[in-house]
Amino acid sequence: MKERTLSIIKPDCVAAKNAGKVIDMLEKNGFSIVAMKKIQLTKKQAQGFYIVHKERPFYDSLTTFMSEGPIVVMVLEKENAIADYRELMGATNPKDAKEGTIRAIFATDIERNAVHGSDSKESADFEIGYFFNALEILQ
Ligand code: 3AN
Repeated sequence: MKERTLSIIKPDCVAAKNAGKVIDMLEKNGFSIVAMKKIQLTKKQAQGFYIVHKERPFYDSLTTFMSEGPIVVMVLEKENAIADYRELMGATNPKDAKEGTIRAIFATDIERNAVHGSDSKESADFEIGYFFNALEILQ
């Protein structure tokens, strides 16, 4: 069954002008782009997006980073999209990311790690709804 996931090209990757290369990797790996936009989050909007991490020590630094510059947000669709996109992203810490994954190629460190992807169906539903309304993802 086709599944949807939320992808973010983070501020580090957009600033480095690697967004196009990431999108090319997504398409080459079978993901369809259902919806896409480039926006800059406020700190408050970044805090809302990462609300599940609010007790973590890196929450403040993460949300400052995620609001420092523009991001590209996409809804991706594919069979098994959530797990397959996480595989393509690579491990959270680029030092542990397998060769050829997005983070192995483009990430700087565990925080400035180039991309985000939903980690479950529940997260995907919340995250897609955080950025896109029903009409924007109707296909
Ligand atoms: P992932 O993005 O691989 O699902 P999460 O959900 O554990 O990883 O973490 C969300 C984001 O928080 C990561 N993408 C990364 O930017 C940041 N992060 C995670 N762990 C750390 C850490 N130990 N130190 C700093 N930032 C972190």
